Amino acid sequence: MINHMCVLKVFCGFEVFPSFHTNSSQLQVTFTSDGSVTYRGFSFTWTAINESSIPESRVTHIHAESGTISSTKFPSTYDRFLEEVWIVRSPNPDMAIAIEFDRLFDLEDGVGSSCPYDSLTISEGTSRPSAYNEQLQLCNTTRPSTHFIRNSDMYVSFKTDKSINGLGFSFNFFL
Ligand SMILES: [Ca+2]
Repeated sequence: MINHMCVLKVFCGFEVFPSFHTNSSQLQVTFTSDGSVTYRGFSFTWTAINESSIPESRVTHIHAESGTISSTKFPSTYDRFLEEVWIVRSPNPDMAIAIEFDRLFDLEDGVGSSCPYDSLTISEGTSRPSAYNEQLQLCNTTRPSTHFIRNSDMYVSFKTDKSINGLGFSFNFFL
């Protein structure tokens, strides 16, 4: 039994769930079934990662009140196996950040509301989001509506898998 346990996620239904990170080196998994109706079950893989495992060369640090963040090569097809990170630190810590997407938004389709293949994740703060953080995970080809980060810092990551590449994304951010 892990000390100070709190529930990170609860899963049910038929779905492919996106990967997520925890901030701990321990994880307890509990599977519960009731007295009727059984299905084929679940399977997942886990990997221990070093927080600094993303090469610094793929991290772009931005210190500005406004700017544009786009996938590499936008509006041409992005590459496979990308893991790119942008860390935005606003010079004005009292302001929230607004994000406005380009009309062209073209990432591989997800499954239901999940983005298990290619995904753009935007969260508050300057470190990799964990399951605890508020985060916006995006995929598919629908232009996202204007989004607000209730924080002057934001962490943006773009991950792609081995197949099916779209034209990518671009957004402007401003205080
Ligand atoms: Ca893909």
